[in-house]
Amino acid sequence: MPRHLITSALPYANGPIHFGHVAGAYLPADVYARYLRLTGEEVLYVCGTDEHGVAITLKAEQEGLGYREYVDRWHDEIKGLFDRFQISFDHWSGTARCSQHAEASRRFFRILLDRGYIFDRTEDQWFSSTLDRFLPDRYLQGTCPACGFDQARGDECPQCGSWIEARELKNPICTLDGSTPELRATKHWYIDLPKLQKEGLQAWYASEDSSRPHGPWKPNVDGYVQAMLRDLHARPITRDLPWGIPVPEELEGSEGKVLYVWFDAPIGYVSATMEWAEQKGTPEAWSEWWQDENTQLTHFIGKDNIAFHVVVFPSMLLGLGNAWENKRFQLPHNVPANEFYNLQGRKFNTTAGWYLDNEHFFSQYSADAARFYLLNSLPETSDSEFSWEGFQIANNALLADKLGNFASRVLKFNAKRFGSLVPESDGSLDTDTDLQTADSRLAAIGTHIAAFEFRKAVAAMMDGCDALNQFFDAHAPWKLIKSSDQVNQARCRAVLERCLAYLELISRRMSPLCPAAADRLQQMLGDAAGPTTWGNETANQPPARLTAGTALGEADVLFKKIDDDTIAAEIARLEDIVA
Ligand code: B3M
Ligand code: ZN
Repeated sequence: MPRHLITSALPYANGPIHFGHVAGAYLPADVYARYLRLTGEEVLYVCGTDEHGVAITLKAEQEGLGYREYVDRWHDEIKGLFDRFQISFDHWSGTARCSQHAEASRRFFRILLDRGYIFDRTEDQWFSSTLDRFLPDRYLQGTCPACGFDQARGDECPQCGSWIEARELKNPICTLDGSTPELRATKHWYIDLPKLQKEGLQAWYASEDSSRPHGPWKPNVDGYVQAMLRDLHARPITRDLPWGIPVPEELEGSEGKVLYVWFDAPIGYVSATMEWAEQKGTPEAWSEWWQDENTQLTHFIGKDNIAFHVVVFPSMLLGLGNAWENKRFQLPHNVPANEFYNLQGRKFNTTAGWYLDNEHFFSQYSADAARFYLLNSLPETSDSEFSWEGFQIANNALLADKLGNFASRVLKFNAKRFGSLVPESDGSLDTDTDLQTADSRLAAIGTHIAAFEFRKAVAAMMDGCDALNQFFDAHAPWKLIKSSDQVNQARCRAVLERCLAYLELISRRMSPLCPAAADRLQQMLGDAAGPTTWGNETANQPPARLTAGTALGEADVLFKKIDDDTIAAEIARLEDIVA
């Protein structure tokens, strides 16, 4: 049985995250992790904040805060939203707070350098004599060498879109203090991606290396990576910044230089695992997760991070060879990247206020409803969005009317007629065709989750509920119970026993999707609730007969409906922002 190492992109500790992020890289990972845990597989799900980089450095300086103080604030804030969504990380860390991170990053660097996959080059770079430092591209503004636009940035031109080599910028000024920088020679280190491509990456990616299997790439991932692999370049992996992981000090010219944030960030997955292992009291255990062929590594990310997770980080891991304690690292087994998730027709924009306020949202609506709707509208193959109307429909017409209603009618009927005890069944309905449909649809939930098809998993759950509601309606137990015929009485008991058994199955199958509601449903099932495991009911295997006389719990509302006025008010709140 493989071990599953699951990661979600490390969010930058420089601003709030929103529902779009959650839909892209966190909720799918959480569902996947919860599902695998239920099936009894070994799972380690790690994440943390990405705490270095120019953007963070710049923002902390702008706000007059120390770098650490600045990232600490966002580290906690970001975790708050994940908690609301019940994202079940096994370990939550951060690249500036994890005590193993800096050393692990430098060890990656040193090994890649020793093995000839990192080289240095001395080139001219803009230097500010007023600030006494080299200026990263983002701190520069000037005239675009391609189109002449005079407000181009040091890395790209917003007018013509061309990618700019900073030293070719005309009439540059430093955005920090408006001064004019000068060109000075300085050394930087580069990762030789073309060499790594030739020496393993290409073969691995194209499944030509049988010692490193991976799953099928999603089409959106494959399209992007194929294009990138046709024209791969060496990339600089050091920067002149006061905040970050210092370049190994034994290297000449390392002074004042730190590792590029995208070099150290993915190593954050490794160092977070090291920290997790150490906190558990088994510091060596991290290696079983990263350096064991039994591990299946899955990175959940948004589409803007594909290059780094499918090309750059695997190249780094490959490039280590077995120089790290004589063991080689596992490469990702899959990277099910999602497209973008918008809000009510526009991109989420927390600065402009175009997002959902977490406090408000979770004071009104449940995490289960939010999870369910996000999963039902996930940007799996193309961009998609959160709309309040869609949220209302998903909550009312799907969750409440199909699932909640089935639970409520079964439990209430059973309470009234059979005193909240499981009735004795004669098994006469065990092969009913509606139930067979439910078997196959409820089994499909797992198949779809395992294939990263979360929308289909949600649809399968709803189809299962449809079939069960249809079964209940077709047999009309409220009529059977009134009949004086013993056959009908027995039939009524058989209907209810099956409905309760399927409710129990649903409570387990919905658990990765809507964990809190699943727990509540289990409480309502009282002693009839089995252990929360995925179970072995397959497409053609119905749930086992419940023991007659087992005491059920109290029926309660699983999902509250949301009325039209509430939704109208939510839309008005958003519209006020753009007005
Ligand atoms: N922090 C970018 C992002 O938040 C970056 C991901 C790092 S994953 C190693 O989208
Ligand atoms: Zn231009």
